[in-house]
Amino acid sequence: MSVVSYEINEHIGVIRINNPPVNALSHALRAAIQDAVNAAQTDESKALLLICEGRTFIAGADITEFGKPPKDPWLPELLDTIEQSGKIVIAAIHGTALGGGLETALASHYRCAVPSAKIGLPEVKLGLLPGAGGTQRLPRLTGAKAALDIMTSGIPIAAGKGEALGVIDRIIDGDLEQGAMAFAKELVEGGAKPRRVSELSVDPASASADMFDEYRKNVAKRARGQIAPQNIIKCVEAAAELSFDEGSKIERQLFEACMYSPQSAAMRHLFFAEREAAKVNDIPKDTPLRSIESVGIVGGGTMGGGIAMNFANVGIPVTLLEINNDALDRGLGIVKKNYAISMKKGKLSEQQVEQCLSLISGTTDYNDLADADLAIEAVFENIDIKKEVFARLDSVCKQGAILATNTSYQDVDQIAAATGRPEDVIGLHFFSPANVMKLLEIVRADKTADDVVATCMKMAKGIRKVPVLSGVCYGFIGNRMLGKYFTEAQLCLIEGSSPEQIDSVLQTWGMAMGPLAVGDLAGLDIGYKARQGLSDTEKGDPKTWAVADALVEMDRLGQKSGAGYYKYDAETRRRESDPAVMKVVEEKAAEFKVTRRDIGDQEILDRLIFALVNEGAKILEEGIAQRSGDIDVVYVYGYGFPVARGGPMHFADAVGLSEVYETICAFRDQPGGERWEPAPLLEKLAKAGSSFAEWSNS
Ligand code: 3H9
Repeated sequence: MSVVSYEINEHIGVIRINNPPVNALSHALRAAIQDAVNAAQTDESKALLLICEGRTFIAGADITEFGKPPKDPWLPELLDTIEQSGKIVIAAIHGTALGGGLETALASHYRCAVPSAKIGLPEVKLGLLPGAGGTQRLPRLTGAKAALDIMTSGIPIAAGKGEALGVIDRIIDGDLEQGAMAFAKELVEGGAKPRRVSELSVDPASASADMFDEYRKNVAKRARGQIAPQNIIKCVEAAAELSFDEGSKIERQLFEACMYSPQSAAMRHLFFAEREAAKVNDIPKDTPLRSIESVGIVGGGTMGGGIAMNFANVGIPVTLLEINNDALDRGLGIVKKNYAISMKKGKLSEQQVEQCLSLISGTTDYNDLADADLAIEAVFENIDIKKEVFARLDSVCKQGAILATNTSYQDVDQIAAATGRPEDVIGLHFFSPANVMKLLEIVRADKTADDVVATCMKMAKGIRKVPVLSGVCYGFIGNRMLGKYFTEAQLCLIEGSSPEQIDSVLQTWGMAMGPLAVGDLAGLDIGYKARQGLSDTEKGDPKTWAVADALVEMDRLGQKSGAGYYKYDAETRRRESDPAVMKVVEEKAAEFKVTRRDIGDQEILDRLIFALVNEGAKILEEGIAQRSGDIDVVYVYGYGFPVARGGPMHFADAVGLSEVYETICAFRDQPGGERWEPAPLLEKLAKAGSSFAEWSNS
């Protein structure tokens, strides 16, 4: 079947694109559109209509072709052919016109769309810039500032907004093809001529030097260290100052600079890793799923309330269970407060908030969860309490209900064993704040049924989460690795660094926050309490947590108590260094006979990041994670790992596993370096010159 078909219908030449799943502009598609447009120049058609089959208009260039030798026609050449067509070309948009797809529409002379369509240039999310004229054409239509907003955020806009910005000429209510045909005929009858965006100029009022300077500063803050958004600004400046051809040359150079950058390689890796993570290797795609039309949540604290919001936001009713009315009122109060914040930020309208709130009801009676399709336990992190909750759920919930625990650490097999139906039990590890964070670790226990896993993977997408499958182990994928990362941060501190140095190294490298600032945000008492429940062997070397424990014992619990590793302003929460902390660090170093030394920034970085990698390699080899990309997705979506570095495992692959292995061996060979024994998988791959990605794909 050809990816393009052509027919003349009432004097309109209809170029119909059919390249599932998303009509990406593969080489075959580019060539076929080019042939169709060229051939149509000499036939009896009076105008050309570009329309797509399937779920969407063209969703962009074919990302799988990136990094491979380019094949003619390149997209810019094809778009030149379309724009230079002697007959008018009309793009008819449904679904999402993204990247090269929107660029194709911008090269067309007229654009119409159904109201539900979205248009955007999301290349920046792949570490790229629009490379087929998008940076030159869009600002000529919308002005520089609006084009920068669209291209540097990568967030698609609705067709209606596109119309207001001058990108969409006609919104078609009803059937797209019929409406687009009528629009085309109307244009032909009105004597419309090709209208080439490249011949317009950018409105100078939208493109002042001050605006560009301001934009550069803002982007430097919100996309720290990323090349692509800064290059987009340069391209739009060129569009404002130079001819279309000269601006296009700059766009090409900067597109290639991005395309061959490690940042884009990392971000393209994540694009595919995220989609791959939703697939479970040993469960057939056509496994029948259970339906989830109502949810019960045990525990209405911050976590339970946040989880409830996810379901209410997509129209699924939720019953929130608490032990008494006071706790319930508190829980429902938190939910209301969160919705009020969403409304204030303009994310939801008052009507939407009311609709969501009407879907969340409270109860103190387990029997009210009897009909829930999915029950999620979100109570205190204590295995005995969790087991009790599951025994109760087992006694009240209907047959076939999925029983899930939101535990961050506990053994899901043990929790499942507290029920008479372990096959229905699964871990759903939401991240805090649960209504905001995208990651959902789905923990498959020993006896969890395949259809329960498959249903939860699908459900996660339905509530707009990014699911990653994990096996059972202490802390699952994310928190197990995090333990090693935090350990190194603590050891760097006692051995010679300061909280400021450690946090600044990690943050400058790209982490959303440094590890000690994260500790202060989460509350130092959480780790303290968790350590109280561990045996001495489990706790490991006592000097590791000596500083953290001392701070808690001084009532320095982090941001909530106004002091932790830093001091916090009561109103603004601005943090400040606190000499009292260094005093504790020095005292603890003396107590444990640690001779403090200057630790270089590179050593801090290597120790913290390679601690993640080494544990990640163990998790991979044990089969806790299905593939290395899954671990990367966990870290980027759940732990603030910089997207432009692709996740810890991709980063290690990019550095080269032999270098990572040698650095880890050097750490191990220092006095007290026993914890640095390299993971056997890392050693094997490093010696074979291979990578985690290759191993995962083999
Ligand atoms: C670009 O255009 C550069 C130009 O400016 C310049 C060039 C010179 N290519 O997401 P889904 C696959 S850069 C290849 O699950 P949804 C995807 O991997 C591009 N494959 O569906 C998946 O495969 P599988 C700018 C692609 O309905 C399947 O399609 N455009 C592409 O949830 C379904 O995807 C973008 O960045 C692609 N471009 O969401 C848009 N896109 O089934 C990227 C998807 O084997 N795409 N696939 O796992 C998207 O944002 C979403 O896919 C979309 C649909 C919203 C379209």
